[in-house]
Amino acid sequence: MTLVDTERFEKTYEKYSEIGRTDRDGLHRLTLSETDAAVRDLFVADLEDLGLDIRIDEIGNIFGRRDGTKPNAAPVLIGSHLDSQPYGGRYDGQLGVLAALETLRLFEDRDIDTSRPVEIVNWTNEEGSRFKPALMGSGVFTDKFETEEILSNTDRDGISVEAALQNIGYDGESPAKPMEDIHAYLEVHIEQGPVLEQNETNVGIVDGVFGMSWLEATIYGEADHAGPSPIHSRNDALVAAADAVTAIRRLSNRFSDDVVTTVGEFSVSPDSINVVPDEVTFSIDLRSYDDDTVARGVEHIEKELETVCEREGTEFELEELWRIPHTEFSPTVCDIVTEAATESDCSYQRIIGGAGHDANYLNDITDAALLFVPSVDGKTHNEAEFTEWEDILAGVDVFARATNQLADQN
Ligand code: HGY
Ligand code: MN
Ligand code: MN
Repeated sequence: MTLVDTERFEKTYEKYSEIGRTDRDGLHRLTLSETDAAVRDLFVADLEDLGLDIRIDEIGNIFGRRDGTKPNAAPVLIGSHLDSQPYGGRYDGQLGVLAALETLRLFEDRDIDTSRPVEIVNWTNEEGSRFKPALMGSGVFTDKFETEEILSNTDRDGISVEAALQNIGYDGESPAKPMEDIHAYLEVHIEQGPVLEQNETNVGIVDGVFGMSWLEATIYGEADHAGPSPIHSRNDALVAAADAVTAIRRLSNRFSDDVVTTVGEFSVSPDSINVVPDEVTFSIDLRSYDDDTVARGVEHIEKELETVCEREGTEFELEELWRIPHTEFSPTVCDIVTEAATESDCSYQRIIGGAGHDANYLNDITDAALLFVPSVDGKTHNEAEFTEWEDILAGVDVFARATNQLADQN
């Protein structure tokens, strides 16, 4: 029998999904935008309704604390992120925050008094789309990024994180740092891959997630007239970039079969129909569960850029924007999630994930674990992202039971 108030959870889910909803039922809710501000306001109001002690830190992370019978005990932290990709789905991140909210609500309904405090969190800018890097709020909180540096990061319009936080009124007072030890961190998230659905499993208990490198390559050529300039004397930055993108895509043939490479951003200058491009900048996202493979992949990408630029007579610069090693989550917390899954009478399996999550960074400062629910067709970062309601409710129930167990640990 589920602990979840399924009607309330469904209503809450619809209410949150209205904020930034796209006409194809996805979410357009970029971090620190007006829609992010609106969903943050709703979240804070819901935390106030629960009588939680609310804290907003200088990076805009929002915390709500429910006291335990041992108020000074190290808390259990639960949550995820409310920001989305430009045209993302309604489950990526939002599911984890609303599962944590429902957990605290059902604790209230059922007079569940945990010995440890339980803190809910919405992390700022998990996606890394508007501002880089990803996992920004949890990264500052766990000392991976320096606060001042992050606050000065700007988006494509030159707006800084600091100005965007001030603009929506979430430039909090408290330092974006733990105020105490944290007993454990737990997050539930959609799998964003095809495995659970293929295995017809409700819940994935995540052993670990891929490491990754984010790079930015800029190729410099010579602007020239599209007509009179002879083809073989051109230094066409776009032709070199196109060759590089194809070579980067083929990286997975050279390295371990879990390597994935993506070129998601691409800009051409002067971007005029009858001018040979003289400057092209593009992003590279390289991932693997093996950190050494990521390191060798970065070196190999540099070599590929050298080759294509030699051929085309262009120059290049390659900058690494972000590197995060793979994560292996806490076996003890994974065991507690397994126990909760058994109690909850759902199907479950261990799994490795390919996406980054705030849990990656929390895992460096406390015992962290992550649980997945299936993604239909593995689709995500796409408005068609979907998870069956039955799987969502199974995941939230397991999440709530595991949170309760963690919060009652000595
Ligand atoms: O990039 C990721 O894996 C996550 O969506 N931020
Ligand atoms: Mn996410
Ligand atoms: Mn995402």
